[in-house]
Amino acid sequence: RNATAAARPYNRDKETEYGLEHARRPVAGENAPPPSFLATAGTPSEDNASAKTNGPAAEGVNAASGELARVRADSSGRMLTTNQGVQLSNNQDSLKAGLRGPALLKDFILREKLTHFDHERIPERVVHARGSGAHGYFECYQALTELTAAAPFQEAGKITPVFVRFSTVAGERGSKDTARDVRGFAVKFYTDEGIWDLVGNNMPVFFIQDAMKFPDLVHAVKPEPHHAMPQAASAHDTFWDFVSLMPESTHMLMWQMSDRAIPRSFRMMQGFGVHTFRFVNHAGASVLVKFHWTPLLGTHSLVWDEAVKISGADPDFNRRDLWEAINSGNYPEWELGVQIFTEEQADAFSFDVLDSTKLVPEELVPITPIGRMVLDRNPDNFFAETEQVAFCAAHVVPGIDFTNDPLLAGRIHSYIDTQITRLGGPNFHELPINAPLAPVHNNQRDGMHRQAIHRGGVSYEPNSLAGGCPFQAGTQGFVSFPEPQRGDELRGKPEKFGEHYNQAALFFDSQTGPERRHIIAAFTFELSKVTVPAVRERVVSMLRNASEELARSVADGLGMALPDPMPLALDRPPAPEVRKSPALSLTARPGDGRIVTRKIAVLVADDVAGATTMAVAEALVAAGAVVRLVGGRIGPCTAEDGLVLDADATLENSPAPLFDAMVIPDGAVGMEALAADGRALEFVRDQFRHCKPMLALGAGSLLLDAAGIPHNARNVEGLIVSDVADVSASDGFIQALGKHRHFGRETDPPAV
Ligand code: HDE
Repeated sequence: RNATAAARPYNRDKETEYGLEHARRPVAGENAPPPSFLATAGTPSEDNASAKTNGPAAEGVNAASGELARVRADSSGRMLTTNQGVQLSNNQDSLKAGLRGPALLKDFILREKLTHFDHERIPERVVHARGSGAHGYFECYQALTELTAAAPFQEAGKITPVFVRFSTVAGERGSKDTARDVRGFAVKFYTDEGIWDLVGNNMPVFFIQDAMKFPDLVHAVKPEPHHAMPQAASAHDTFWDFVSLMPESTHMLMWQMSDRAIPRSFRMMQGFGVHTFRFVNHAGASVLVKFHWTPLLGTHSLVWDEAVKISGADPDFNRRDLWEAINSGNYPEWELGVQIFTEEQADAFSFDVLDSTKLVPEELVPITPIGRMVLDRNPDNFFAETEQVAFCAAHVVPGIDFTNDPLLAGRIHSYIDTQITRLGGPNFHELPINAPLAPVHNNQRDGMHRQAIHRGGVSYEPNSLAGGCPFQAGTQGFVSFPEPQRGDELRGKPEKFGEHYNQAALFFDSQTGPERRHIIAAFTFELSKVTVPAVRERVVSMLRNASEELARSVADGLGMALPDPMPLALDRPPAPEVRKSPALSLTARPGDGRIVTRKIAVLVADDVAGATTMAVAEALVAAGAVVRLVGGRIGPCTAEDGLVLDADATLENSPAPLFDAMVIPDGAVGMEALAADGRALEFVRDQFRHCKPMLALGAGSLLLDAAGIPHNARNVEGLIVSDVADVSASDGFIQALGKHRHFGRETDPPAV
């Protein structure tokens, strides 16, 4: 075929410019499809034991993988064609009547190309538009057959493929990653009994109790409709107006104003199913369940000033982090845990488990780990996978069922409904990323973009003409849990839904000092952007019911008098069982102290110390960190000992907020040059202000002096100033880095 194409007169006028000889040829194998995940070394499978279960996955119980291979398109070594497979001779020029003449209507090649381009965009998600996805697998620790019939939990070591999408909520598709916002944490399990979507968030509660209020909530937080501002931000009038009139949102506001709303990485945040769900076992018995994902790396967040600066320096900060970690083989991992309780236990709680503004404190019901999820493959194509994936809160499999949570009820409707607009019809389940691995057989037919070619003349049931097929599975299939119902039809809420503040207080009071300070600062910042004083007052009056300390500090920060507390909905609110829950602090899950994938800047310039700088850099790399040499410009610097240090980032293209920590090398002459560069001073100040570990070797302390950073006391937390400018200094630095941030040196306002 190649020979024939080359011989063809593809463009007589521009032969030398565009001839095949001169075109860029794809390198063979450049786009080779990645191996199927079961074949990946280290992934537990039937022939490969997992450290978590001390054995190989059980034979024959693992959902198949690699199904996407059949639709992967790879153009390596291929000719350009139209969508009809006709090869193109010229992809540069439209067909014209004479070189200066009009383009011709019959140029079907140009028309097809433009038409397709004109329709490339699809509507973005109405919420959670901005997101990043990855493939991976779930591994079950032990059989949970007594609790649930759900396929992923039937055998120790059983593997179920997953696709996960993390997202922000309010911003549009191209908005920044580091907005102060809830993060979506949606997991699609391709189980061998169909798709199960656990569509959760990185916070365990929600703003509202009833689906009826969801469109109002979203309209309030999205950019205001008259001028479409602000983008990806809740700090504006309409959001705070709405929530100040919805005291049930107080608990969620605590979470949203906490550091959880600015995670350092998707890999370092928890996930929650939020609603109370049911596990149902093979005998039909049910228990109530709450789902928790806990990251192996621990929970870590940004600080606000840093998040604001990152949104300029790298709006794709979280997306890039996820991509790079997976690409480098540092597969992120979460443990799945469950809180299991009975209806009788739930009835005795001071709160209603059907109320999504409430969590079940771990002191009441502990979390039991049941498996782990590893994300080990980046998507091949963002649009085909991450954009077209359709999660749905209604996608459950036998063994999992709903409760009467009125928020969940709305979700069971909304997710399928929204895909019909977003993905253009009712057959979105046939898109490769959405298609179950379990076979699909029913009598649903036709509709836009149908892929399946259904055979035979029968598309109804019961039938005799097709031998009754496809037939009902009976009790093998999904049997809804027969929850008894009683009551009049009415619009309203149960009594315990009227208590709005106990858990808001629980959350605030369970935070460490720095976390509480950050919450106060976040409320103060957001409300300072609210232009209507009455709205600010209403919010603070609401906060008084949760925490006097919080309300008073926010009022102070806004220069306003402390308003009266908002009247309570219940005369005699139930007393909470738990008033402190250390598990609610981000510090409760610090990770294992390793520094794998942490990003570290090593400042370089001409005449800094060469050998010691590189020795420290190499020690950090050996500990798993990602080190970049950051200079005034990219390219080589000559160190004082003649060593060439090749800067691969600049103070301008990679400013301080993009790094977890920094190293300032030894070398007095080099330091003088850096101290004269305002960008280097700003770099050092930002690292200090954001409470990140810093290591200054020998004369490196000169740069600290120039930046006005106090260090003589030698006890500034997380700031290591080492007279001995050698690699031994890296040990203390690695330890400091394992702790992530050093809020002991944080002051309000910032000293630097
Ligand atoms: Fe969603 N939500 N939601 N939501 N949600 C959507 O579905 C909705 C809620 C969540 O990465 C939409 O496909 C209603 C709670 C995530 O693709 C939409 C209600 C929780 C994602 C929708 C809620 C979530 C969505 C928009 C209240 C945490 C992104 C596009 C009744 C448990 C999934 C889409 C992804 C997306 C509706 C409340 C999580 C419109 C009506 C509570 C993670 O269908």
